[in-house]
Amino acid sequence: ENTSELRPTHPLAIAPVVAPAASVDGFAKQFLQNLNFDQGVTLSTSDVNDQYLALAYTVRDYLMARWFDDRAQQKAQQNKTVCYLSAEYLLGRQLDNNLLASRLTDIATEALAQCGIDIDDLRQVEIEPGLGNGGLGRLAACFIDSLATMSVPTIGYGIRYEYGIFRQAFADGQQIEQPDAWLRMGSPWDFAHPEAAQTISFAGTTETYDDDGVERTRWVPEWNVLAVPYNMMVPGYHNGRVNTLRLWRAVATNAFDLHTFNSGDYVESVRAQTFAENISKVLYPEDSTPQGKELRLQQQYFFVAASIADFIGNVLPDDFDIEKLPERVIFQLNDTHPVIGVPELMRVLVDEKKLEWDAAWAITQKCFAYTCHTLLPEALEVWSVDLLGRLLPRHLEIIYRINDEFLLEVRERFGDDEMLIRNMSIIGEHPSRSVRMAYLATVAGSKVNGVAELHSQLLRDNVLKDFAEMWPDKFTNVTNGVTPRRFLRLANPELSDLITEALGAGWTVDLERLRGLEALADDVDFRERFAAVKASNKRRLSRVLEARGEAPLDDGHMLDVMIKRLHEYKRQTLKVLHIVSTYEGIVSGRLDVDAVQPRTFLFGAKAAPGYGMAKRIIHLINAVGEVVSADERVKGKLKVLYPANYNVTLAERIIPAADLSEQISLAGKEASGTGNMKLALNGALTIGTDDGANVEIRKLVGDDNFFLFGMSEPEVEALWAEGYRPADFYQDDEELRRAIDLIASGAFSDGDRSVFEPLVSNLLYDDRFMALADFRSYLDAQDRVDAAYADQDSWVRSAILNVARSGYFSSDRAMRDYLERIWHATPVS
Ligand code: TH1
Repeated sequence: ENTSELRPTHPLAIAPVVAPAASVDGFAKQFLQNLNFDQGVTLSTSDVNDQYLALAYTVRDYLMARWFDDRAQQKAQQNKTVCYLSAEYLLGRQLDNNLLASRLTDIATEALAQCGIDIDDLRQVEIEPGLGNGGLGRLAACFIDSLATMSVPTIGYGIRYEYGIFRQAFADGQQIEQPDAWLRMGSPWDFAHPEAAQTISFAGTTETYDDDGVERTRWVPEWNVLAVPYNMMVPGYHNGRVNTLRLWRAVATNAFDLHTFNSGDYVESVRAQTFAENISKVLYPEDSTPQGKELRLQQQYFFVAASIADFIGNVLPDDFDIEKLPERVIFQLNDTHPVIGVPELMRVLVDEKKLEWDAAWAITQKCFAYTCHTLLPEALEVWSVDLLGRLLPRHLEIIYRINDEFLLEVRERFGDDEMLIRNMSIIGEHPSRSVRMAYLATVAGSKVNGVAELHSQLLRDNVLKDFAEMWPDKFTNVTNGVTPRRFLRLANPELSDLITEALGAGWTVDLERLRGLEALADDVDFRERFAAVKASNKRRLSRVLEARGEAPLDDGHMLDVMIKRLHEYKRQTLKVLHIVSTYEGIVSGRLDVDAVQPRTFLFGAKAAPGYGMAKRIIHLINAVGEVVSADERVKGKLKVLYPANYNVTLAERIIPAADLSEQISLAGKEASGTGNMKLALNGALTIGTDDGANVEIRKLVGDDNFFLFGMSEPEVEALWAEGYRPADFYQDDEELRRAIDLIASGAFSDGDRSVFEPLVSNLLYDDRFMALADFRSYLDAQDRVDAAYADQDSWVRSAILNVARSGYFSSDRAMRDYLERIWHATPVS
């Protein structure tokens, strides 16, 4: 805003902002200018990082004018803004996505070539912002891409972690974690706005006071930090729209060290700054397993309070009537991580805006909706009342009052059923008093949704059963989706070209058009070309792996991939048992090695650093891989590859090359999965359980094009109820016994039986995720896979049908569902 008394007179100062010319000359000029005047180097003295940064600035420059417009429009419009509140955004590299969105790829490539630069060399330099753990964070990134592409006014709010998800390395087959210093080489895609910082308070006490005859409460905090926004552009695909991703960074306030830590000790006061700035220092590397740590609650409150204050104070016009808030915003809660926003909005409305409690509550309920992403009981976040009350005393009071009024409603509705009251209370009493964040979100939200049909059903039937009975209309499903821009158009250019040639270009924003490929599945020529693309993608992946110092892929191998976080419920162990069993079959002579279908098993997975069992499984995969890949008796038929540090960038290379997609979680445990969608969309066939979105994938692609195995969710429940004894399965299945015995014997640990003993005894005597119970069914399904792969014509046909029938899994469709069922917002023209 120009606040100066002077009025601008220069013609350039009053003209609208214009983008550089969208031509090779225009691009080259802007690039060189940025290299010279922003990077401070000449072309001949620049290195590849200078060039990358100048390129990024240039792409940014093209998007800038639209971004100004869209932000101005956001303020002026009457539309609802979707505020997506998420602790994680797993964005992946930005350069190619932004070039694609703004139609600059060819121009940039040519302009750089004329400067003597190969754009591919610059692509390699970008460090992806890994501000998420896995599916939940990647989903948020897909959603904001789709919302921009659909011209829905959206602000993604989150945290600008200084260190994202750790870099994984292996030492002797075991995971080691290294800090992800993604900002070290510069961060050209975001803009700091220190002038728009919010002050975020913590701790202290509450007090009542007389406000002109009305008794009110106020919070007297003890310390605070500044939340500084960093804006990133979120360009829509070919529609000129640019939305905003606003990530908050914690910076110490002066008041901070003065207030609490003023000891006259300079060193102490600098230490205090570090304490404040720790809040946005690092992403918690736990996926679906909350740790209940104080710093984590600080992070949550920090970004949510800043976001709410920003939206009300900066995005809405100054004279905005706060009672109309639900007309202008929906805060979508990405799992429970931002749920502390509920009492925060109440505090703002009641304590600051001085609304009556009931009016404030009516507004709050309309402004929030909650997406639940899990069913694992240990993943449902709870905060100890002690901790929450110490860090956010006013919020705890508000939560208590919300709960009191809610429980009155329960009594009115269901009578004085004390058991029910205890079960539904937002405050849990055992083992110690805690706030159940999922319940708070459910009570406060206008809608609660699961992320796949089965998951939403299980939420209604089990986890949130009583709530679903009380408010049946509150519950809905929105099946997850993935962005076709990044995961088909960018990741798989050759398949994209083939599709465009067959169907025209519209599929990128209307993925159901892929249906048109069905007719081509029986076309011999098309099948050949499709197969050639897959082969080419495998060669590309092979080069990528070699460049990372891994073994290349062998020709003629089926590429069998399992890429996802390492978690017991996902059952990487079941995959290992299949590999070990096949290997054991070969070395014992049970299987004729010459008849074995050559396969490369490719794993990509990080384990939470504190998750001991997951780390042991990583060790086992690497150990088995080393032995199996090197054993001459196997004659090169089985290879195991486990490239370290699986991330979005690597996923974009693996997925287009995959033949087989492993989606083998225990039924009822994987809420949705999204890798399953990306792989099907790129023509991999799925071997999977009836779990999460697998159910919908199978329904759409058809049983003939999907390898189903394993217990169904009700069968899982029944087996638990009857008492699951994994050792029985071990006793009754000779192949299973031999596979487990081989691991236990030390065959993969230089004869040392102790290395994998905890893993083996866990399988035999606990096996929470019933790998042994599903083993036989899994092996049978793998036999069907081998038989199917032997008939390449029919395999390729199935692969094409997988692509053709995966249009439903576009995140554009998911966004339409959210808009219709939850947000009641509309795109702007
Ligand atoms: C994942 C789910 O496990 C996965 O099934 C789903 O496809 C994905 O979310 C997107 O909906 C989850 N990730 C997390 C991460 C944390 C906490 C809970 C979940 S659920 C930190």
